[in-house]
Amino acid sequence: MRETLASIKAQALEQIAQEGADLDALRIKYLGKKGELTAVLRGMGSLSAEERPAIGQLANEVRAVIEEAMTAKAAEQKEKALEAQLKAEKLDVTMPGMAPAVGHVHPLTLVQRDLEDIFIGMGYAIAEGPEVEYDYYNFQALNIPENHPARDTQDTFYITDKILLRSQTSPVQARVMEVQKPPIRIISPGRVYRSDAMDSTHSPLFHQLEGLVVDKGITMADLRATLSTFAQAMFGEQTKIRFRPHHFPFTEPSAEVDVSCFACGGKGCRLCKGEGWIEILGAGMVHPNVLRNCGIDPEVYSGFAFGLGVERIAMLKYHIDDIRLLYENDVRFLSQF
Ligand code: 2U9
Repeated sequence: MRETLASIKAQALEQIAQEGADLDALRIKYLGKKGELTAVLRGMGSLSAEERPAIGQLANEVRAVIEEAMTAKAAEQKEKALEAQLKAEKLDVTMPGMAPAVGHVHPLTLVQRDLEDIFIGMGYAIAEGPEVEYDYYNFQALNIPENHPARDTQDTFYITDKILLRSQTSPVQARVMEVQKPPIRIISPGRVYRSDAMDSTHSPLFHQLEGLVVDKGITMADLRATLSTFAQAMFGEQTKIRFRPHHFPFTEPSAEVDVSCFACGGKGCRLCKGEGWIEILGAGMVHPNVLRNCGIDPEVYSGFAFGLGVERIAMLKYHIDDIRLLYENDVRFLSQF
C-alpha cells in the first residue's frame, strides 16, 4: 500500500506539473469520491491495527502534497492567463488618433451674420417674432387688403382662417411698433414661408432680413444714405445704388433697389447679365396706414423700411447657381465655405 500511495503521488505530481494541466479533472481523478486516493483509504480495512494509523497518516500527507501542488499550479495558470490577456490587449497610445470631423458655419448663416453686423454697426437692434403668425400681423396691419393676391391660399401656407406661416418678416416690425415708441431702429432676420414650387431660384422656405426706422423727420434721403452705406459695407466701397420706382402695399413711395455689379464694376458681365446692376432690395417710406395701424401717428412720425432675401445675397456672393444646394446639407457643398 505504501508503494501504491507513492506511485499515486508521483503520477499526480507529474500530471499537475504538465503545461495546461486540467486541474478540475485531476482533482476528481485523485481526490474525488471515486478517486484513486479515496480507493486506497477505503482498502485500509484489510490492514492490521498497527499499520493502519501509519498508512492513514501517509495517505493524508499524499493528499496534502497533491492539494498544495494543485493550488500552486492554479495560481501559476491564473497568472499566465492574465499575462496573455494583457499582451493581447496592449494599447499603443502613440498611434495617431481618429480626427473628428468638424462642421462648418452654413453659408446662409455666414451671410446673415455679415448683414446683422453691418446694421448693428449702424445702431440697429435685432427683433424676432413667431414664424406661426396671425394673418392680422402678416397682412392687415401691413396695409395688405383682404382681396390682395399675396393672401391667396396658393401663395401662403394657412393653418386656420386666421393663422398662417409668415410670408415675410414684416409682422415682427408691426409687433415692435405696437409696443415701442419711436425712435425705432430694428432689423428682423428670419425664416419665411411661401407656397412656391421648388426650382433653382425658389423655395417654399427662405430667409429674409427686413429693416425699419421710425422717428420724427425721417425722409427718403435717410433711406438712400442707409442703403448706400450698407451696399458699400457688403459689396465694396466703390458700390453704387440706384432706385427704380415700384409698388408695395406697406410702403409709399416704394422702390426696387439695385447695386452696381460687384463682379464687373458696372461694365456688364455674366453675373449681372450684361446690365451692370443687380437687384438686391425692396424699400420705401412706411405707408401712413401701417404707422396708424400700429398706433404711431403719421402726422408726427415717418419711417423707412427695406427688405432683402438672404438666399439671393448668398447665391450672388458665393456664385451658387441653385438655391436647393443651400438646403440639401451635402457635405461636399457645405465644406467649401
Ligand atoms: C413694416 C413696414 C414696411 C419691408 C419691405 C420690401 C420692401 C421688399 C422683398 C425683398 C426680397 C421681400 O425677400 S423678398 O422677396 N422685400 O421688397 N420689404 S419694404 O417693409 C415693411 C416692413 C415692415 C411695418
